[in-house]
Amino acid sequence: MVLTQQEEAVLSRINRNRIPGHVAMIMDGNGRWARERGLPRSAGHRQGVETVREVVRFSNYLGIKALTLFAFSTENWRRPAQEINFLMSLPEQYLQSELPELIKNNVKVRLMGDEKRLPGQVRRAIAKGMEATGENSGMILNFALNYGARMEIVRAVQAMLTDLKQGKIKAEVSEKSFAAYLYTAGLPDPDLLIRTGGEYRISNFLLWQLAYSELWFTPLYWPDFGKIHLLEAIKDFQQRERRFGKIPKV
Ligand code: V07
Repeated sequence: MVLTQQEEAVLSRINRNRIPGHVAMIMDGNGRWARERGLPRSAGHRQGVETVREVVRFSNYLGIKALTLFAFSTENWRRPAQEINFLMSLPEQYLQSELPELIKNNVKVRLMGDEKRLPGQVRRAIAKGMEATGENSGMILNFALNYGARMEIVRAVQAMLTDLKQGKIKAEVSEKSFAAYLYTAGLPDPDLLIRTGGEYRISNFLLWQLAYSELWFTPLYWPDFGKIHLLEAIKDFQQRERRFGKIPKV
C-alpha cells in the first residue's frame, strides 16, 4: 500500500493492535459533490464508487474485520427513476471490476437488505459475488442495499413468529436470540460508525447494532473521503476508547 507522508504520519499515531473490528459507513454527499461542480448527480455517484474501492482496499490493509456500507436505503426509492436506474447499475459495475481483487485479498461479500425489490441484474451480480467469495475468511464486506433498520427489526419479529408457530422456538426472547434474526447475525456490533455529508443523524441505519458504537461525523462529501479521513476517524476512536476505557461499561 502506497501512502503519502501525511497518511504515514497519522498511521504512525495509531495503535495497529486496536483497529476497530467492525466499521459501518453512511456514504452521504455524492449529489452535493456533483452539484458544486456543475455535474449530474450520476457523476457524484460514480466518484462515490471510486471512494468505495479505495476505502475497501484500505480497510482490508488496516486489518478491519468487517466493513458495512450503506449503499441504498429503503427511502431512496423516492428518487427520480433515472437516478435509481443509474444507482442500480453500480453494484454490477463495482463487482465486475473488483471481484478478482476481492477474491485474491480473501474478502467475503455479503448483502443486507430486502432483496425482493432489487432488480434481477443486481441480485444476480451480488449472488455471483457472494458465491465467488463465500469461502473467504478475511474481511467481511457488507453492502446494505434496500436496507432500513426499522424494516429489519420488524422482519426479525415476523421471522421469530413464523418459527414460533412452526414449533422451532419457544415463546421466549432475549437480546441474543433476537439479534440472531437480524441481517448482522453472527457479526459483532459496529465499533465505529462514520457518516460523511454533514448530516448528524443515524437515518434508520443499524438502529439495534449501533447501541454502543462510537459515532464519527464529517462535513466532507463521500467522494472527498479518503485514507487520511479513515485514519483520523480511527485515531479519534482510539482516543475515545482510552478516555472511557477506565469507566466500567454499564
Ligand atoms: C453505490 C457509491 C457509493 C456512494 C453511495 C451511493 C452510490 C458500491 C455499491 C455496491 C453495492 C453492492 C455490491 C457492490 C457494490 C453501490 C449502490 C450505490 C446502489 F455488491 N457503491 N454503490 N451500490 N454508490
